[in-house]
Amino acid sequence: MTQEALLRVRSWFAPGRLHDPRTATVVGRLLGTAFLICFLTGLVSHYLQHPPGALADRLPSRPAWGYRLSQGLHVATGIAAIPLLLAKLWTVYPRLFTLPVVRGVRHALERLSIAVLVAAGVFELLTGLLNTVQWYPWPFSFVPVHFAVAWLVTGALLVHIAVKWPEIRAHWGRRSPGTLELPAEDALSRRRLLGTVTAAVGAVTLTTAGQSFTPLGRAALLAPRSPEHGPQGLPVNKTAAAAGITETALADWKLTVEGPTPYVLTLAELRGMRQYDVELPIACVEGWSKSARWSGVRIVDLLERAGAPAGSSLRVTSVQARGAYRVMEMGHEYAHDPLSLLALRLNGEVLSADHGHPARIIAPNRPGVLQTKWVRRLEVL
Ligand SMILES: Nc1nc2c(c(=O)[nH]1)N[C@H]1C(S)=C(S)[C@@H](COP(=O)(O)O)O[C@H]1N2
Ligand SMILES: [Mo]
Repeated sequence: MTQEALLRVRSWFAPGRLHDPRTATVVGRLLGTAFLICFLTGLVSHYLQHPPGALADRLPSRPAWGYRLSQGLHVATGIAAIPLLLAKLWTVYPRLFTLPVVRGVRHALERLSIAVLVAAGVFELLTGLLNTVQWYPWPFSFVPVHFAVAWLVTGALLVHIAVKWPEIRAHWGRRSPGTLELPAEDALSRRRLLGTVTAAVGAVTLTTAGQSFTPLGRAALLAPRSPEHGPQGLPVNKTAAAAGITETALADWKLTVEGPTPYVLTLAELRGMRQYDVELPIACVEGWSKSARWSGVRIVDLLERAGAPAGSSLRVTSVQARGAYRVMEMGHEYAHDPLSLLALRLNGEVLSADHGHPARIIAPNRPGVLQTKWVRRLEVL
């Protein structure tokens, strides 16, 4: 290696040169905020999908757009956190290799929390990103593992912030006591680094946010699902073919309603009941969402006809024979919300096979996975 190259490599490891605490603090604030938003919106998503017993009947069905906003933020901040994490790692990496490896108990704990934070943080962003493209190149089940590791990240982040608090405070503001004047050249490169990070965050956000923020739909070049595409103006996650729904399976379709006074309805009879129109989004956990106009029969009307007692909830079963989303439960607030429909039509047309023909659930403030398609049975609980 030439003398010049050697000097250059050494200069990367020198203090200053963007590996200073002020740059680490500036990038860290943004990354910490992104992780916090991801964690909170992740909790919302988790508890809406898997409410612990007592909570199931109390989950609010309003605002109708609540889950759309929360999950849109979850995925957008997760994607924005990727360039932020890269910048943060680049800023601090010389410190990850300092010697001696441990200098005492406090130092050992600090390094351990950083190791957990980096490993778990990378894991969450990577698995989350691959989930948005439905690619699962791992042997474990995504949801429980992504959820458990989120607690690790958050715990390690809190420890990290607590340990670094004096440094964070000292470098928080431009004029904070610890913030050294950088040499002009370094100050310029810091501005360049922060400019590059801002541009990277802006670029990944602009090219993906359109998957849930419809006005940016046409810019969603990197989004796995474009809200612009799909039959009847709405993307499809699981097609009828992929779910094993055949025409013969639907040949003599009827809706069975179990309750104190059970009954069975044909499609013609359902169409003969009073129909309602609602404007509601499908908001997929993977990050895409889109609003549509649905028409069909109110769930409350079907429940009342079955003699459902006040306070009852509902179990919904699909024609689909296998798969995690073939059976779904609907808490009291959802089942009794006048916006919750057994939908028969979408954007003015009869539901297409891929959108759940003959009948599907559409309800406000709910993860897309719970908007069951190809419904065949409702049970009052
Ligand atoms: N029976 C059944 N219903 C289902 C699914 C499924 O796999 N099976 N997928 C769900 C998911 S993940 C989403 S996001 C929505 C998508 O609805 P769409 O295809 O009509 O847009 O349907 C939901 N309903
Ligand atoms: Mo979904």
